Amino acid sequence: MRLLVWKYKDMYDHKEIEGKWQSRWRKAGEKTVSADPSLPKRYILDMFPYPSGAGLHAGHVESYTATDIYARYSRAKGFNVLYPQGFDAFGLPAENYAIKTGVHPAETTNQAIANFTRQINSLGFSYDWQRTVNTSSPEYYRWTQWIFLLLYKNGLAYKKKAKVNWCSSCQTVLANEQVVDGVCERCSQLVVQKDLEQWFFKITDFIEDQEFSGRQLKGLLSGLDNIDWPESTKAAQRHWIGKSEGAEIDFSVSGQEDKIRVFTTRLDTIFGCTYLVLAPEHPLVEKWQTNVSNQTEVASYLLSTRQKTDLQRTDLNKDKSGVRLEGIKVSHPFTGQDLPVYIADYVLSSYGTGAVMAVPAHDERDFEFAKKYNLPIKKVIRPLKDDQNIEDSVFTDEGLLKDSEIYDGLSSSEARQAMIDFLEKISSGQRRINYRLRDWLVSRQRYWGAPIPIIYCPKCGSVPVPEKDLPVLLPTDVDFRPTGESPLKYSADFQKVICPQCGQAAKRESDTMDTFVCSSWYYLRYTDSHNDEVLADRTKLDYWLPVDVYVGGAEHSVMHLLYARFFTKVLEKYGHLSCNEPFLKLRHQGIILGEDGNKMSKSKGNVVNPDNLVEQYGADSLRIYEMFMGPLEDMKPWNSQGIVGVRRFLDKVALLADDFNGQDDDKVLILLHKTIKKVGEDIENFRYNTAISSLMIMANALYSGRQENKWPLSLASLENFLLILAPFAPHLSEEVWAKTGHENSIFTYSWPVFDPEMVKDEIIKLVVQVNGKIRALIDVPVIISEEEAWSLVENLDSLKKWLEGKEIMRKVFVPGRLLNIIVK
Ligand code: ANZ
Ligand code: ZN
Repeated sequence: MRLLVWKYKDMYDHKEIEGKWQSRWRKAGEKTVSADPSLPKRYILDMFPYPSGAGLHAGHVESYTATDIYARYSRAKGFNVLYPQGFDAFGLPAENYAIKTGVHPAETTNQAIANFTRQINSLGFSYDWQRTVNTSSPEYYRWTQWIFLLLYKNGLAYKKKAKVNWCSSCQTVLANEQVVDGVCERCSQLVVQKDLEQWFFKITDFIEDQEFSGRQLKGLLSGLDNIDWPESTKAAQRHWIGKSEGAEIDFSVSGQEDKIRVFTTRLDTIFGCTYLVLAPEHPLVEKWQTNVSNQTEVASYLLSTRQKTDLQRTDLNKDKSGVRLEGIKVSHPFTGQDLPVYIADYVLSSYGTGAVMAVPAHDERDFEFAKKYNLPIKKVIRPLKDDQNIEDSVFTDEGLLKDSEIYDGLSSSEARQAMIDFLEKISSGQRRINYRLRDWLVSRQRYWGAPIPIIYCPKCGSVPVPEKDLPVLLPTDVDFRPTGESPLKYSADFQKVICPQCGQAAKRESDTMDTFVCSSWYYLRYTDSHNDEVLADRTKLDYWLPVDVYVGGAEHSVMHLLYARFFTKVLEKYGHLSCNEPFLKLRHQGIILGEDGNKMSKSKGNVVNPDNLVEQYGADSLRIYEMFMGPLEDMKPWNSQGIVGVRRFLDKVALLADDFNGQDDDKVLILLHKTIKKVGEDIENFRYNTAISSLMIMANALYSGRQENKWPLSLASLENFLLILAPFAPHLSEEVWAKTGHENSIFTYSWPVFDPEMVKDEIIKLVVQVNGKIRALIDVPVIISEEEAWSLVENLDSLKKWLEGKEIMRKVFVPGRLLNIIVK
């Protein structure tokens, strides 16, 4: 009785079959994908990895498996699929390593790329390597520089002196996003502020919609409305952009011409304003420094705030400090009352007007500050509902006005309208929108990045490098050791340049670009990676873009995903692209935790190594295990028993290839058709974990038949099972496919079609209610969805008299039981 003593383990030799099929697939080459406009396309994309020395981690495997399943499925569904992979190769870690060891970053990067490629291939991902990109190669960064020039020529790249976040350990400028709780995201060194000439991209020009040469272009804000992204990611972008509608109001300074202009979103609280606060960098502070009677106190305060970053300054939990400008008084625009003026570093110079009207009763920061310096707190807003106890605390909600003269009793929003109308009339204020988003600081004083293609000529000033001279090559004769200045300054080769305009000796810009610039457009290059005349052929761009599905980590919700959208909009505006949003559908893979529930990290020793798992259990097991751990987007802990269970499932499948001959059993056949339907729908919706559990149920059904020594499926039916398993377990499916007598690869076959008769479910009577009263009963399949049910009910004659002329407020749907329509 061979079957009864059959052991799960070692039913197939994964090393042998995976190696064999990987090399055969490579030989056959990926199906070359052409930009044939008659074919329906799917562009499926992963966020490309930074090739770190540590190699592939469990999270990479998670997102790449998710896209590979989708790509293989889409090909089987008849789509022309673009599925590329590449490397985000510039960046600090390679450079820091070079500083420590003296090994050139290009060398470590190439080694890491080779290792990543080997690992990626060992998992059987079906990437089209023909199209790969490496952002640190001159063929690639030539076009990064070309985009820089496009921005420059259109006034969207500019240089200005700026207070920047400076990490003294990395010796470089950091973007705001790279400063976490006041310290450098990479090395945890305290970040300080420094004034430096820096390059910026004008991303703020693209926040709102704009009209350009007769075209209506969607901005970064409204563009979010029509893309299929996780709501939380859209919310993060909206928050980052931080649109805030308010007003700018003038307070006149007693005995002086000067006015202090403040920005407020809560003009309705103005009768509660008891003092003003200026940012320490406010121009009037410098002007008044000698007018105030407490000069030394002011001077020493100014000195102390210079050390802090914006993030430290605005942190709600940090103690608020400030100092009064003794002798300066302003007058309240409504009451004429004299108010004192303070400087405090919780007010930022870079936001609004750099000055605020402080309303301690209704703003938390002002409240804290007022308590600390014993300033009056005056309540002018009361809650809409009286039951809220607001005695000793700040009340920050909107409400009804009190103690505000003629505005008493108005709601907050009514009061804002009436007040701004009045102030506009007397020219003391105006409506105003502010944004939190700043222009993007893109220059870095580092070596391992794309050089900025600008030449400084003593006579002509800043001159862009002519396009024909691109790329500006990164020199190799440099000393990496950080000095606070760009290493490129000290390269003799690099600095030898003549002005393209007048031919005199000139100097090159020695800063390089933020690596986020390189990764803002790589998805365009994949459509035509080897083109050396243009960034990518226009017909190819038009065919493949936008990306249909993009998968990557939620940690990229703001920076990368916002910058990429910005680049797409710039290229569209200037006629290089026909789409306005780069990524139609976005999904995040969840973080995989260590077996102990902590974040995987070397120091905790809870990291899993994909190489070992592939070696021990096979690539198919690792792929399926990671997809079976839970919903793709969920955070989930590793469980080393889990992969063993998955391997057992695959061993059962391996058995299918043995002395095969069978006949369809009705029950098993129905299950098969339901599985085909379910797996297809689940893949479309990235519900891989439930797809896998139905595949497992199916395998069990086959296996129990087998134990009774009969085959419950015909070969034709078994083929269908293998076809739907193949995107998940490509190697094993291909092996069994071959063993059951097929000559061509399983990946040249179409996705099976289920028989609708076979998947029909039980019919039930759905109760249809209007405002909770039963008005109809209809026969429907038990699995009907709310939309399907509504489409049946909508035009039902017997419901007409209950629905006609009524407004439908909402619907309550209990699957398989009732639909209740709430009308008014
Ligand atoms: C008075 C007031 C009363 C305010 C109240 C709020 C609540 P958002 O929504 O982020 O735009 N503010 C203005 N400029 C500032 C600056 N440069 N630094 C720090 N704070 C600043 O925030 C706008 C509000 O933040 C403004 O409305 C102002 O305080 C403050 F009950 O004015 B408000
Ligand atoms: Zn010149």
